[in-house]
This record gives sequence, structure tokens and C-alpha cells, in this order.
Amino acid sequence: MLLAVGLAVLPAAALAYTPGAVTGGATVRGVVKFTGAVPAPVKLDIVKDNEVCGAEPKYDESLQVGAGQGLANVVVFIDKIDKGKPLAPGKAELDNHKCRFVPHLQAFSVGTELAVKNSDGVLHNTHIRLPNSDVFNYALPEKGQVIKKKVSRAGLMKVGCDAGHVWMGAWIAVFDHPYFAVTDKDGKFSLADVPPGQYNLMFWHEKLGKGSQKVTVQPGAAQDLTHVYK
Ligand SMILES: [Cu+2]
Repeated sequence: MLLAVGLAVLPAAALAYTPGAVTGGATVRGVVKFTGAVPAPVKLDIVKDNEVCGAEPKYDESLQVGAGQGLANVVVFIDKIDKGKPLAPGKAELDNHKCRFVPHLQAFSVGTELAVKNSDGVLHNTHIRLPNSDVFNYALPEKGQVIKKKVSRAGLMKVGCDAGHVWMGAWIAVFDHPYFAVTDKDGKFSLADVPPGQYNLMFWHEKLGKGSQKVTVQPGAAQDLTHVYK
């Protein structure tokens, strides 16, 4: 198994992206697979706040393989795309729930309002970082507490809990263009309304690292592709 590489795979600084009408846009969709041996789930060592955090067993979520060897939680995106459909910032949530982050991985565009929530009756400290800087660092002492803030920077963010919950971890990929997706539990993804052209489609997985695949989009012609991690 490869170690996580490619923190630099996502741009940390905003590239110039020009939104506009897309002529002849097409869908790029497919499936990401992991054909290697899937190890048995590793039980996490709960070393603090056991009355809440250890009430039920927790397992490492860094490699999740579904039906047909489909690999979940792969960030799929078009590299260096500089024009296309407008960004669609929205609302996102990161919950501290039973001493796990939910969701484990998510992607959204800059301008999205992120609600960081504590659903537990213990202190969590949600710390969201880019490779070289802090993004948010919130102490959440109360059950039901929510802090909302707009995310204004792009990049691949690593999330941890500074309240001694060393097993807690999550990822957030923030893009300054709208051509990204996260594979579902069976490895499927879809990017809609991609302008005709030639692109590098990029893949990033927290444990298996990065990959890329060239794709040529013809006007109005959907592309179906498969990307394999071995
Ligand atoms: Cu915590």
C-alpha cells in the first residue's frame, strides 16, 4: 500500500477561472476501482473520552471498497481548467459525531459555507489545515454547537481534532472551479457540462495517492471511463 502522496496535487492558490456559458458541454463520468487486496478493517484505538467515544467500535475509514471493486472517496477533478460553467458554492457540514468526522471526505467550491458541528457531549477541537497554513481551528465544547463560516481558499485540507482524539481524521477538497467530484461507495463519479477540449483528469485518494488520465471531450458526447488503482 502506498502512503498518501500528493498534498500538492490540488492547487493551494486560486488559478484564474472564467465562468461563462458552455457550448457543447458533455458529461465525463466513470468509475474508480481498486483491484488490490482489501485489508480487513482496522479497529481504532480509543484513548480518551471512552464513555462517549468508545461506546461502539470504530474502524479506519481510509480505504473503502464497494461493489465491483469500486473505490469510494476518490477526489476526481479536471486539472488546470480555466473556463466553463459557473461555480456553485452552497452549504456543507462537518459533524463531530460519536467521535468521528462525518463525512470522512468531502469536496466543494470556494464560497461554500461550512458548518462545523459537535453532536457529542464531549469537547472536540476541529482543526482544518492546508499543507502550510491553518484554515479553521474551532473549540466546540458544547453538544449541538455549530460554527458556520465561508471557505474562501482552495486546496486539499486535512482535518484533525486537537482535543486528544488522535484517531479522528477527515479531508476536505476545495476547488476554485466547478469540475470536481467525489466517488460514491461504488466508485462512481460524474462531472457535468464539461466544455469540449482535451484535459487531464486527476484522481486523488488519501491512501493510494494520485493518478491521472487524459480525456478528450467532444461536443455533447458523454465520456465513460474507468480508472484503476492497483
Ligand atoms: Cu474530538
